[in-house]
Amino acid sequence: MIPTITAFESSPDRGQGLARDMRVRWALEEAGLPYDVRLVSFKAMKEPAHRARHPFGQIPTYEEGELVLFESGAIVLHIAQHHAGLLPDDVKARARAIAWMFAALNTVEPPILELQTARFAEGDKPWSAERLPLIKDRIRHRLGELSTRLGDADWLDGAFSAGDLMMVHTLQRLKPSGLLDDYPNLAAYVARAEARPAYQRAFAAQLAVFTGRQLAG
Ligand code: GTB
Repeated sequence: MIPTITAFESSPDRGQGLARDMRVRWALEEAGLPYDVRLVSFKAMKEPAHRARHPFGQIPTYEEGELVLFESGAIVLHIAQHHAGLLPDDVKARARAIAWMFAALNTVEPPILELQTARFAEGDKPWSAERLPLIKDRIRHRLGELSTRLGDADWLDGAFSAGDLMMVHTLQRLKPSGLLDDYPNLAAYVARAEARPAYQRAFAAQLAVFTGRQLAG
């Protein structure tokens, strides 16, 4: 059964692959699975038909027969648990890879999201200029810890896993800030992941949505 995912009809990142459907596309490509995409507008995301799939009116979602999932982490974990290529077979190594997925979402991503909010939603507030350096310090703290753990390894725990997929997609959001450049091993880690054929296919597919719209427009 070919799953259907949802993605932005018109992504605010203009095809840079930063929206979270990219994680799901990438996981599906790593697993070698075909998928369909339903593009949704910002208006449609808040309507009952989409809210039935996603209680918070967001993308991505994942439909596979009667199974409907939301939350990119849950979707990637579902794909990884049912198909080879994203989680090790060894039970302990598998648990560690899943821990890295949670670390990406619960420990590394929150300050990165705070930076986005501070810049784009709170940039005009009088306290914004004071808050930004604090958030950047929190991000640097996490990046330093992650950089130390990664060291000169290619991936976080042995072979590439869904943990690396989630971590890399989380770190990519920092690129415009330049913060990643202070950690050469993390920048190389992201570049290594981006060179994977599955990543390239996923990136091209989401970019085609943007360029397709441009051509049509
Ligand atoms: N925790 C959820 C998950 O991991 O799936 C978060 C889902 C989420 O934030 N979805 C966003 C969304 O639907 C798109 S990915 N937003 C619309 C809304 O809430 O109304 C977040 C995102 C958006 C834009 C960029 N960008 O332009 O660079 C990057 C990431």
